[in-house]
Amino acid sequence: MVEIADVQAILTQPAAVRLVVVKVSTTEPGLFGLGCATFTQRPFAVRAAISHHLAPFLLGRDVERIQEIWQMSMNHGYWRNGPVLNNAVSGVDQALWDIKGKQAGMPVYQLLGGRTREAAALYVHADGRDPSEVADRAQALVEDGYRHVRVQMGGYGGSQDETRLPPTAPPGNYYDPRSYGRAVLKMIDHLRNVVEEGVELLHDVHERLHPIDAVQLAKDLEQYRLFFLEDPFAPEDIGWFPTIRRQCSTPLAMGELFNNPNEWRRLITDRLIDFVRMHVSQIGGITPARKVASFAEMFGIRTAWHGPHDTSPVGHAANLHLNMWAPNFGIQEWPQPSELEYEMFPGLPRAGGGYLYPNDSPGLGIDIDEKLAARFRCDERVEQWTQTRLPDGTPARP
Ligand code: GCO
Ligand code: MG
Repeated sequence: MVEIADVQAILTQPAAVRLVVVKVSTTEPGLFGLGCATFTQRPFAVRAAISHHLAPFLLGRDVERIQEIWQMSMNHGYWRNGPVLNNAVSGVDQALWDIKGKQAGMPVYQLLGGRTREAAALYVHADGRDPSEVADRAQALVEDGYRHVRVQMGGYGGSQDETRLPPTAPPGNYYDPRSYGRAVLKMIDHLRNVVEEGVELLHDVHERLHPIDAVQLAKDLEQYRLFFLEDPFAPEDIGWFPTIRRQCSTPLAMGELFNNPNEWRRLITDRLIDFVRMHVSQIGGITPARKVASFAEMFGIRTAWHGPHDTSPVGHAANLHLNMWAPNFGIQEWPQPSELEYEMFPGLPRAGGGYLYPNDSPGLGIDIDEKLAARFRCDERVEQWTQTRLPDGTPARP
């Protein structure tokens, strides 16, 4: 029996974003696995959960028992289904799938059921200060071969310029939902008229609208046939989905903020969304993600796993293995990693012509240069962008 011999959290920050990767070493010399546990706003809490609570509990366990270890790891703290522990469990879970693939001499997607496609279609991000700048960025991505582009104007919630604040407004990341809603409509109208028809446009509301305004925006955007409109509501407002669904056919994507089945179950069974967008490490790794994919498939819903800069390259590799297998793969978000990330994570898949290709090495097919990773320590910043406020200073969901 090959046992877990060590569980280490590796924190690194090769670009602006803090990443957490878990390395599970085994009693078989040279056999180890990697998993993504990236919760970029709380990396040190994830590391503590791993080193103080998961590692002591896991040492000596049989690496082949992925499902049993996942189940026990989720229950072991009694209170469960939160972002910190879920990410910690994901790091171990993905590493165990990596190990199983290495033992079998197969890529993880083979263990899931084999290829269903040659490559995973990608979407990438275009942003700008005004509609023409967004369009220029989008066109440049189209020239690079991408056929799916997420368009934002001033990040999430629109630019802050015209937000009028009271003189005593405290520091924060201000946005005005109503002016954002008006501006995004104009931006999409411009993009649809400028970008060639075959290019799919996506937009992320990022929970920045009052629910009824999100309903109105989805209706107003129906004429532009978006590929999907993401996070029209906050997880706390998922009760609004029947309202939006009854009124328009704009495809909807939701899930990056979800932690547990109670959040996504009804959205799937009642066909209230079109794409599941979970952050795979946020729900606990490959073990739950493949179940969500199969569950969603039964209701005609596709996958679009969360994949921004704060998914580690190991997490992107795990996403790709799920994408190569899942019959109901929809699209994959792709942050266009830096050359430093390719150097730090040998085997990180490469994109070409708007697609991401697996390298077919056993396991997840990715490694980490730990010496290089150690040179890029995670900073201890106090996150600014999530200190969002409405114009009158009211704290708002980021
Ligand atoms: C996306 C997401 C991200 C999140 C980020 C939070 O669709 O890619 O909305 O950009 O804002 O992952 O840390
Ligand atoms: Mg999003």
